[in-house]
Amino acid sequence: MRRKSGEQGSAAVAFTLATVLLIFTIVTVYLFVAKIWWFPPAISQFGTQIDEQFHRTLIITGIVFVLAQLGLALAIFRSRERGQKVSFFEGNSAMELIWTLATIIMFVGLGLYGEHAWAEAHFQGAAPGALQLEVTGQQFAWNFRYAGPDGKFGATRPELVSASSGNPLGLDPRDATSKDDVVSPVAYVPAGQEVELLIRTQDVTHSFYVRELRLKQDAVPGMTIHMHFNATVPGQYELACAELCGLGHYRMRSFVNVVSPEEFDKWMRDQETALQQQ
Ligand SMILES: [Cu+2]
Repeated sequence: MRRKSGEQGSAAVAFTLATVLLIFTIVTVYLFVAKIWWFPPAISQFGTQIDEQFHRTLIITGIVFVLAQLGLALAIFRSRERGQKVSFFEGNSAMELIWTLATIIMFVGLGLYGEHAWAEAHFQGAAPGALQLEVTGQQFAWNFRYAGPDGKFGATRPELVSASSGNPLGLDPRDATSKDDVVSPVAYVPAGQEVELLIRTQDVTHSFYVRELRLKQDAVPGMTIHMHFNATVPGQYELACAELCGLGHYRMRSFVNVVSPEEFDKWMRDQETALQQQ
C-alpha cells in the first residue's frame, strides 16, 4: 500500500541527528585527548595516584561513551525513514543482565583500584613527625596556625575572635602555650615534608581545596578534620574555598606556599620574631 506523502517521515532529520552525534562525539573526545581544559600538574605522590585513578575512570567511561554515541548515531541513521516497516522487540533479559553486570564490575573494580589512595588520605594518619598546620575557615577568609617552638596549639575562645584587632582565631592570652602560636593568612610549608592539616571552621561549612594537591576536604562546624599531604614541588598554589558559603564565597581564597626547608625555617623565624616584638 502506498502511503500519502504527508505521512512520510524525513530521512534528512535522521541524517542530520546522526551527523550531529558523530561531530559531538569527535569534539568531546578531542577536548579530553588534547587536554584543552585540564588540571594543573600534581605536586605530591598522592596527587599522582589520584590522577592515575582519574585516567583509569576516564578511559573506561570514555570507551563506553564513544561506543554508546556511535551506536546511537548508527541506529538512527540505519533506521531512517525509507518507507520500511517498523520493527521492534520488547526487552531482552540476556542483554539487560550483561550490561547490569558489566556496570557493577566496572564500578566495583574502579572502587577497588582507588581504595588505596582513598585509604591513604582518609584512614591513615599523617606520618610521624609531620608538621602540624591548623587551617580555619571563616566567612570569608582562611587562617593558618602553627604551634610554634613549644609544639602545642594554645587554647582559643570564640568570644575573643576579633580579626580587626589581630586575633582572628581568638587565641587566649592567658594560656601560655598560645603565646608562641604563629597565625598567618597564607600558608608556608616545607617541600618534601609531611604536613598534617587540622581543618576547622568558625561559622558555616567551607571546603579546603588546593588543586595541585588533589585534596578537597570540607571544614565542618564543631569538628577538627585531619588530612595530610607531602608536597614536593615548590611554588605558590591557590587555596580556594570549594563550598558555597555565603555572599563572599567567590573571594574566599588564600595561598599555600611550598618552599625549601631553609626558606621555611627562615619564614618561621621571622614570624616568631614579629610575635616577640608585639
Ligand atoms: Cu567558604
